[in-house]
Amino acid sequence: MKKYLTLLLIIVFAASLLFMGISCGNGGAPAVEEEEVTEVNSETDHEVIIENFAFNPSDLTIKVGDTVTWTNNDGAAHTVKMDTFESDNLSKGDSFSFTFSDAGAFEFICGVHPSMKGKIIVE
Ligand SMILES: [Cu+2]
Repeated sequence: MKKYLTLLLIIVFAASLLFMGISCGNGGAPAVEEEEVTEVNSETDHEVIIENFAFNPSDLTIKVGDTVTWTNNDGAAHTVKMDTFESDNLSKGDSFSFTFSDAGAFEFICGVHPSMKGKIIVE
């Protein structure tokens, strides 16, 4: 009799484990939402905010291989224009990134408002 009870207990236990397994598998527990992690390495990634018709910071010293991201916070559209490239029109909230693979001093302006100026020094 005791043996029978033990066996029954084991069966019930196994059944409940199975049930829990199934309910989890069916998404019973909300999946941990993976946050979209934009890896920003402050050593190699640099931000320039475009605001009030100005680049901030306007002058930046970085290292070869570093990336600069310009983000427009103005209602007006701006671009980032250098000798070798120009970004698309950046509307409010838009960003443009460029990785500098050569050392040097790179002046940039806004193609729409050429009085907006900045300079990236790549060491
Ligand atoms: Cu502009």
